[in-house]
Amino acid sequence: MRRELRLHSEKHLQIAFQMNHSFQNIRLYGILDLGYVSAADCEKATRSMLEGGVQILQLRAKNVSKDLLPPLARQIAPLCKEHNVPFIINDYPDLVANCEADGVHVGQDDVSVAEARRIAGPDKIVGLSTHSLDQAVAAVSQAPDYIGFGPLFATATKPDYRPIGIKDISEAHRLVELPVFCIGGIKRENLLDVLAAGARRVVIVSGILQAKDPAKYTRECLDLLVP
Ligand code: 3NM
Repeated sequence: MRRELRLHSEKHLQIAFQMNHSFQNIRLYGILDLGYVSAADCEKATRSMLEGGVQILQLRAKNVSKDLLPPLARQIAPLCKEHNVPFIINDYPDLVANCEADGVHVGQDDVSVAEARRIAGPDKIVGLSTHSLDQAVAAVSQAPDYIGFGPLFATATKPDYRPIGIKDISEAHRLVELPVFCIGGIKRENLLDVLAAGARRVVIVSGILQAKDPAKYTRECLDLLVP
């Protein structure tokens, strides 16, 4: 039993290394949020985000019945695969397999990272939201594959959270040896300020989804992130 446990954790470490390693070039995280896109438009929006160059893509569906997610996800997953872009499901580790997803993103009030990994599978990506420097530092012991860090600015996409600003970004990067994705109210217009504050990776939701030309907007953000 002990030996099995040890082998399992060695395998996990190896997988975690590969996963973290593969995050090295991922700077721009796009979220297909059903608060902004109707189910009918999901495929089109996914194509635009991928064409623009998002490097990891999440399906987020607050206030939508869980049953609706697998059929939508199965439209999105093959498009992500074509672009070699990891596909993440928000909130539901138990839907990862059925959604053909590469991983799951959980929040502070959801199941633990370990539980999400147990449910989703040991080779799946598990991301964790953090909302302060303390939470970001504490996240390390849970060993997620990456963390979200925010909201930096007030945002209608996550209205009930207090913005944390940009002052702790560089300290979060110094203290947390995980890929850190800054999130919350980031737009093309403030992206250079966020980068100047120490960010390396960002998540952009409404900026992309509400743009007149989402693919062009995505490309412009990516150009700032990867000059
Ligand atoms: N999570 P936008 S902020 C989904 O801080 C989400 O954990 C956040 O959307 C967090 O780019 C956020 O439209 C919303 O502000 C990000």
